[in-house]
Amino acid sequence: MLIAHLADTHLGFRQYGIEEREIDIYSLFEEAVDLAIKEGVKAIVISGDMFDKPRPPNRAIKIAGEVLRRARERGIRVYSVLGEHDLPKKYDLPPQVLVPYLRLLGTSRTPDVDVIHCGGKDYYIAGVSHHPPRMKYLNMLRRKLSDIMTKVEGRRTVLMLHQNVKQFFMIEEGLDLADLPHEVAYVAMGHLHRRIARKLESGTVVAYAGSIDIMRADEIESWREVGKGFYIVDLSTSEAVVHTINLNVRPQVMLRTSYHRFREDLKVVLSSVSSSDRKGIIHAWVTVPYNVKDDIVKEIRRIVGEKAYVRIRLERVVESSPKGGEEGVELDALSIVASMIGGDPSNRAAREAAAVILKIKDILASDSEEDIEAWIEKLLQYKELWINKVGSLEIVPTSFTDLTRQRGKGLERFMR
Ligand SMILES: [Mn+2]
Repeated sequence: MLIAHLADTHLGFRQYGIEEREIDIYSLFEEAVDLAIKEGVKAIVISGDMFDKPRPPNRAIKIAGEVLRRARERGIRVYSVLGEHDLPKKYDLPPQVLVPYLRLLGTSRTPDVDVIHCGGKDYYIAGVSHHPPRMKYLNMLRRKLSDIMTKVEGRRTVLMLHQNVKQFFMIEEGLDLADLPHEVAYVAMGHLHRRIARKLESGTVVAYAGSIDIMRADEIESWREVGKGFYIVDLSTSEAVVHTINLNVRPQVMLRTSYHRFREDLKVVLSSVSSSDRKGIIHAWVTVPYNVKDDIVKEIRRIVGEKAYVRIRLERVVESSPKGGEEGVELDALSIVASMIGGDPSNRAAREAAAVILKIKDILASDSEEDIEAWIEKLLQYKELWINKVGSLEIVPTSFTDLTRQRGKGLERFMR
């Protein structure tokens, strides 16, 4: 029996506010499902973050329904678990409930195991939706996993999860490979946007399908190395066999250059990233000496024109005197924050704490959608370092009369 394993499709995500990027993702999703149909899969599993938000654009829900109907018409079952992106707020339902034919697994309202009969055999599709990377939740997840194992026949089971596995991504708390049930044939993971597949000693294959597109600039490197797309998994033998399917994503390139060379570098990159029928995306990071007053942003936009999308980041640097080293001293954010915390920017603990602070800043600025509480928890581990630098909170003096006097002030102004 063949299945298609997709994850992190993030339907509805509109990168950099560009409508074309939202459509890119719909097209890739459609392409993936059509390829899976053509390969003759019996099931499609989508391991979380199927939608980019718990309330995605209506268009995302409509397209998901239309594309998956084609699978349904051929008797292909489609399963999903929730990731941290499509996990609804407490009192709402996830967007998956609006997609007919989709079988959502592993939430408090849905089953965690389903059975597919194929070639005289029973195959099990099991799934647990995302659990936040904190001890309490991870322990709950471990209990659910052992509960699921009493309901399935290991060697013919696919287990869907949307979690971090510590051996693959060390910075975030997560499951250990040892926590995964070593009886199942295939663990269909979502969460890491980089593709990875590993066979454990037991023969169990643990695989992240990765995102279907370059969702963030830091995924460009892994896209170049291992591509983006999904897996077709053959479960007919005792050990799962994984086939990698690549999708044709819009090219992106990270250009790190300097004030002295950016014109030449841009031209080279432009010809590699864009073709006549498709604009690529250039991320231009330019280091610029402090005293340079030119409008570099304008100049970059002029060179690129309509040939590509460009995102620009200027990093101001202090250039060393001719006597000193030839390298400019880069004022990177990490060193600045680290020196504010620990005094010495090379202090390892201070750098780690600084990295966490910058991460939290990215989340607050919506540059990253990770779980802020997990990072705050991590920051608290470095409390001794920064606690003295934080002023104590004073209670804001308020009184009932103050509040009543101020109420309606703004409104009154308009009613006069
Ligand atoms: Mn994701």
